[in-house]
Amino acid sequence: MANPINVVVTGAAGQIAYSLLYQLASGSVFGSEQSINLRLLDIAPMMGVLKGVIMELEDLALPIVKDILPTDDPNLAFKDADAVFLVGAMPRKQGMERKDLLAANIKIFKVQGEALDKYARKDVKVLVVGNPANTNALICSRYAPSIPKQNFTAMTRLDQNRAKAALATKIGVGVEKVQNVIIWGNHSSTQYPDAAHATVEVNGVTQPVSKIVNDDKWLSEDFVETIQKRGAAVIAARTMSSAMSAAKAAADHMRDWWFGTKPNEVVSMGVVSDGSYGIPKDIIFSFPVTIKNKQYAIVQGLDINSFARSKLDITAKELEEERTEASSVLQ
Ligand code: NAX
Repeated sequence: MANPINVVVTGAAGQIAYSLLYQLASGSVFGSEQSINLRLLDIAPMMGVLKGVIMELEDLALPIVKDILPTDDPNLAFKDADAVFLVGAMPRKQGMERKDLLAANIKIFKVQGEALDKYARKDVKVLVVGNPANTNALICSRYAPSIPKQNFTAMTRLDQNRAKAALATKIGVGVEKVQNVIIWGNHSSTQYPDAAHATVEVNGVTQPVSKIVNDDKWLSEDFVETIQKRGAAVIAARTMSSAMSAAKAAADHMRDWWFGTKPNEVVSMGVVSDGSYGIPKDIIFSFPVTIKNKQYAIVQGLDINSFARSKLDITAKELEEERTEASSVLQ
């Protein structure tokens, strides 16, 4: 078994972490031959709950986890970190405006960025799950200038998985037959789930999803809206936000970042914009990417029609506004 890598999970006493930790411990993210040290960060009042989570991790009796550190100190948690899941965030409370939520959270991500800058490995891979994920990732990277901006990503994989599943259901095939649906922009209700470049294998032949669905109105309206509002629909039904599916998506995102994407496979990740597709630079925008040697590349040259253009511009504008709000809070 390879020497242990240091894997940090923040919000470790919360509901997403509860599912994510099992996937880490069972080897489904970094592989069954890669041992890990878990660094579990949460806030001081949650240390008792975290103790219980650690008891359960021990009781899994799995060989991969070598050492577990529970802490409320980011400086300890991020020491020599190789891979980091920033899940912990302040939840939205009743009556709280989106702006207040953003203000509370970017302060957390500023502190964590500073700690990463000082203590983590310079090639650390940071995945931000806590909302507002894209702007939190931007702020975190801004306060960790010694770590390349490309090492900070935000999660839109849950949206991608939701979109893939919705298309498979519509077409009546298994999810594994649907590939390359794209999530553009913010992990919010302005995101643009785009099936224009997606393919589906039917009777052994790979074809465009748009041809098989053969219903442009459904693809540009119902499908887009269903995915944009899926998180809210889960909350309405479960009275709690997506956790099992969010944890699985975080595992998918990090596994692909670590090991690379398969040939002809495209995945969506919130990454720092380099201006591709006319998106403003210096926002964390979800783009289609391929990954090799732990480096992602934004897929270039996709056709963007006028409908898609307007959707991309709406979600980019929201991210620019979030950036402005974040900067004013941190001044
Ligand atoms: P929970 O409220 O169950 O857990 C959050 C945990 O974070 C708590 O234990 C809390 O004490 C901890 N925490 C708060 N401040 C912290 C800090 N400064 N340092 C370390 N830990 C801290 O939430 P959960 O359901 O696990 O969701 C976590 C985050 O994921 C939320 O922000 C949520 O909005 C976000 N989500 C993001 C998704 C995405 O696709 N990007 C989808 C799922 C989810 O909604």
